[in-house]
Amino acid sequence: MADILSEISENLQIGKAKVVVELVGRALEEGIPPQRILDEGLLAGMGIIGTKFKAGDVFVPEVLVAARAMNKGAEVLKPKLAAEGIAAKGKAVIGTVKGDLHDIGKNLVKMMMEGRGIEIVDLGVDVPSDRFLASAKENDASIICCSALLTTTMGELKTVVDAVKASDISGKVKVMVGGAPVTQAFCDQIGADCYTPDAASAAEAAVGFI
Ligand code: B1M
Repeated sequence: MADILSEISENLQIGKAKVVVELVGRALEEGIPPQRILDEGLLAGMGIIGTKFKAGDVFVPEVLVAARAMNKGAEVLKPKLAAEGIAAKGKAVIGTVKGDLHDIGKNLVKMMMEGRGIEIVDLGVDVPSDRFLASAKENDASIICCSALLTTTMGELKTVVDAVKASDISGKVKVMVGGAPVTQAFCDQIGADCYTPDAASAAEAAVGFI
């Protein structure tokens, strides 16, 4: 079992998206729990790439192909990752904040929330606060989910919170925040409604709100 998970991690690191997709499928057939495939295969590989990126051992192009393989592999897991429990009915808009192009965590949050029955409007990456707001109004969403991966874009989370507070949907829409540099203390400081450290707990919290 450990072998196939290592193979997934290794192929992800060299950006072999097709092989990653095949291996994830095979791992599922072998009965490996999807959460384990995600954590010990895909996210483990992405973690190694992150460490190498920081050390200057790999560069943006390598990270990009690894990220593509990560997203493709996660797509295969999507139907299996649906958490157990009662499906919620409700709508959320999701995006990565302005100036930020990281989408893997955001995609995982989306996947987990869809697995819990929440309808998601995905605004993609580099999303300015007014688009979050306009989309929430247009779609009558009850949650705005914002992801930020850079210390330089974390401030955009506050811009979204402030924009919602100053709008006519204040009090009707919850703002959820997350991403590697975000903390509960930061969430409290900017007045967001909820911070969760991972995608599964984000889905759980969203169900609670809805
Ligand atoms: Co970038 N990058 N990157 N990068 N990148 C980081 C974030 C970095 C920590 C790497 C490093 O130096 N160690 C660093 C940030 C440092 C800092 O801010 N202090 C960094 C940098 C510097 C940069 C550039 C500036 C590099 C450059 O160009 N010189 C540049 C910025 C581009 C931009 O956004 N404007 C850049 C570019 C890129 C790529 C495009 C090459 C690529 C992104 C591709 C893509 O996403 N499609 C990339 C990647 C992949 C990374 C690393 C390696 C991996 C990030 C990731 O996907 N992790 C990252 C290093 C690292 O994190 N170790 C790094 C896996 C993902 C599942 O985790 O997104 O944290 P994460 O999501 C988690 C939780 O945070 C949570 O759920 C997920 C787990 O279940 N979560 C939420 C996320 N969103 C949530 C929302 C919620 C709740 C939970 O509620 C709404």
